[in-house]
Amino acid sequence: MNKTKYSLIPLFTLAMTITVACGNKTNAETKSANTPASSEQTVSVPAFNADSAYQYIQAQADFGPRVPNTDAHKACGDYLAGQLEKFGAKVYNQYADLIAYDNTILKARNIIGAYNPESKRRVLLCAHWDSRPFADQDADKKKHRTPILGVNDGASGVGVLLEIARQLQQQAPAIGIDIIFFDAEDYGTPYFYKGDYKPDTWCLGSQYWGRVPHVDNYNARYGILLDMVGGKNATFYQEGFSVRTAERQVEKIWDAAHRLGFGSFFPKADGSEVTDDHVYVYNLRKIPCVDIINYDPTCDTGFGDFWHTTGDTMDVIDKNTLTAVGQTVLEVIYNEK
Ligand code: AHN
Ligand code: ZN
Repeated sequence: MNKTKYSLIPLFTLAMTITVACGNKTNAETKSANTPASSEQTVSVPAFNADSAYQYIQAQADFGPRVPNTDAHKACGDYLAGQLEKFGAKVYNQYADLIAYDNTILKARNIIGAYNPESKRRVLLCAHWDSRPFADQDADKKKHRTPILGVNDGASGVGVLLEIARQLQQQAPAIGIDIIFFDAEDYGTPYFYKGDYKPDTWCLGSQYWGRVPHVDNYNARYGILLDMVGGKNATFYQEGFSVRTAERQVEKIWDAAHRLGFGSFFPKADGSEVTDDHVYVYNLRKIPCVDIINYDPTCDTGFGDFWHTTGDTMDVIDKNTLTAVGQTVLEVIYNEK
């Protein structure tokens, strides 16, 4: 265990205090506050800026629901690819016609930003960028066919990853990073569909990428999937499939969160198993992938009261949660050798 990591904790705390105290006025371009304390080899981890991440979430929400085959979806896809470009990534756009549960052809687009693409030592970070076409968990049944804004469910993970992309440009970690924004995660069969059953109707973008990765024989040490990472008082239990297939990485991530003081967001206890993009990253490419996903044991769906409702708006986002997740991911990837 590298003891120098611990010496950085007070510096992180200071950096985060400044970020919180400045509230919305904090400049999105704020530099990291931590410099190595001694001349020996120390790991410098940038300070995650939640105000910056929040802006990227707002920008996505401003397009409206990002449902495949809509103008808002197309415009948001262009925005996301443009942001990765602006933050210095090598950008790949994977366009594909994917067949939905009802045989609708979805004009889908996975958007990939590669950092240090030559390196063989890689970590994959991912989130889905589409939003669900149906508010089928809404208390008001009349809204069950209304598309959702998907601010927590979709935009939050992407917003955190865009802030990480901005940090990657300012200070490169030792390894290569790939950021993947998967499309068509949330177009799964709604309960009211009366047609024939089809398996695997969720996560269509990651299923496509798993079969046709953006570079031949793509590999990474492991992946981290961010899903619903912005809700107030979110709790990230250790999701069951991740524990089964990426146990070491789950431990590494939860240990990092606890070291940084985010233990209340990251209980070291099992959450239920979730069908999400990480399942296909593992099953199709054999890359262990950890899903950091809000799990609320006190509500029926497990994903919070606003999940798949018209209530999944900017109002549900809390910058403290964005910081807990974003800083934890930075801690993990900047400590990779
Ligand atoms: C299902 O509900 C099948 N999977 C949960 C994963 C999910 C949905 N993430 C966002 N929306
Ligand atoms: Zn969803």
